[in-house]
Amino acid sequence: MTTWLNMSLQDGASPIMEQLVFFHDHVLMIMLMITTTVSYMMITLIRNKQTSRFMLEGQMIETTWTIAPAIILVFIAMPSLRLLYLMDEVHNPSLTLKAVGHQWYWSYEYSDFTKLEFDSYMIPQEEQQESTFRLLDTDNRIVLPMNSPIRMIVTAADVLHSWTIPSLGVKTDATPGRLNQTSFSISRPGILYGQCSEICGANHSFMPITIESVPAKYFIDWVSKMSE
Ligand SMILES: [Cu+2]
Repeated sequence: MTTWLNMSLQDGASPIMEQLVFFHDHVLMIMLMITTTVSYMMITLIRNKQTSRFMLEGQMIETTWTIAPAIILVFIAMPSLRLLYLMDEVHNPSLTLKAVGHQWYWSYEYSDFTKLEFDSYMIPQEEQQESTFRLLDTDNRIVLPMNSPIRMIVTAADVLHSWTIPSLGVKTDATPGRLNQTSFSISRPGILYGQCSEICGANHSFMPITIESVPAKYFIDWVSKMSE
């Protein structure tokens, strides 16, 4: 989750998010290179008076500064497309979780089990304890097994919402009458936080998402306890 003075992205809790962070850093390095070169050239132009009666045309430099940006763009586009298709792929999921957005809470259905579904409301400030995170904790957390591919089905019951977990690199629109699909696997145990990311009405800020990532053994225990 985000903590004080966290300026960049959250640490990746899934292999995809890790790759997204690498890609972000890669693009930043290219941007740094370009801004340095361009500002150096601009400052030089301002500080010097450059006139020459021989510098009327320059085929070579013009070709170079047209081709070079195109090549740089390829270096951004290739890893970007790779990630895009990697995120789109659903690799033989071992579990399916369906999230339904409501005004203003999420409800979840574990379609692989019978009658395993619940609503998940934000814990209001009055009911907070020492351990709860304000505006982020819910009364019913999603429990998911770590290290297993999970298919997410996201939809909404009333208006547009967006199911988002930044540390998993997941952000899927919840649209009424439509099922959107993504997948992820969580690489470590812990609690992951997210919020609705589509302006959905008055209490848009108060429908957080909480995932409890646990080892598979504990997940099975939880399922059997829930479906008793
Ligand atoms: Cu919403």
